[in-house]
Amino acid sequence: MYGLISQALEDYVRRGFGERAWNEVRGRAGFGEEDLFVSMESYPDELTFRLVQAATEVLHQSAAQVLEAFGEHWVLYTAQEGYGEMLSMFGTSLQEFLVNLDNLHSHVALTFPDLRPPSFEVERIPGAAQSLLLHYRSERTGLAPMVVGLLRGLGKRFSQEIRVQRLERGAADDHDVFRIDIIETTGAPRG
Ligand code: 1MF
Repeated sequence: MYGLISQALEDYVRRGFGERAWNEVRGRAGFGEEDLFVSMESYPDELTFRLVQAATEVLHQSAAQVLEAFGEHWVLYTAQEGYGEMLSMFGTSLQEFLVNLDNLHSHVALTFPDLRPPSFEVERIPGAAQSLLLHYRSERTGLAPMVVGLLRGLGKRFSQEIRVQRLERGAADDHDVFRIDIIETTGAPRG
């Protein structure tokens, strides 16, 4: 994954838990103080997962907890780190943004060809205008909890109160599905 992901994880741990917690995570993951991730460079996924694993140990949280909180942080972080304008181009509401998310990844991949983006498909639920099903397909396994956090982060970004459920996965299912209920929209959407 691009180094931007590891930088966002570092930012999440530092801001939420302090410099010492981050140093502990970095050390446990086997990185020295001189090792740094370059945002525009692509690294083996294994390095990123090592950081997540170390964070679970240092923060005494499950992988699902770390990934969910990190997913929420990612939305804030990328908006602050120079991608706010790009994010704004792809929607001013949660629904619109999710419909456009594959386009956003295609856009990023034009410049960063090593991107291995997941794919998101929005399915409307007949008779439930404020609800939708989100189909998530990825080359990577285990990141569904991060998607829950990403959705919560988007809810905050667009000032939409949402409920997110990851649906039970049947034996025949090859991907994860999330049900999103939009409870209310407060204030003016950002963008
Ligand atoms: O393969 C990758 O390196 C990769 C990196 C980030 C693939 C996807 C993503 C983004 N994605 C992370 C979870 C991946 C889960 C999975 O693989 O199953 C989050 C997608 C997302 C979902 C909901 C809301 C917002 C989301 O992301 C918005 C986004 C997506 C990509 C970027 C920024 C915001 C991005 C921008 C530049 C990149 C890489 C990703 O590369 C850089 C970085 C710095 C300088 C130059 C290029």
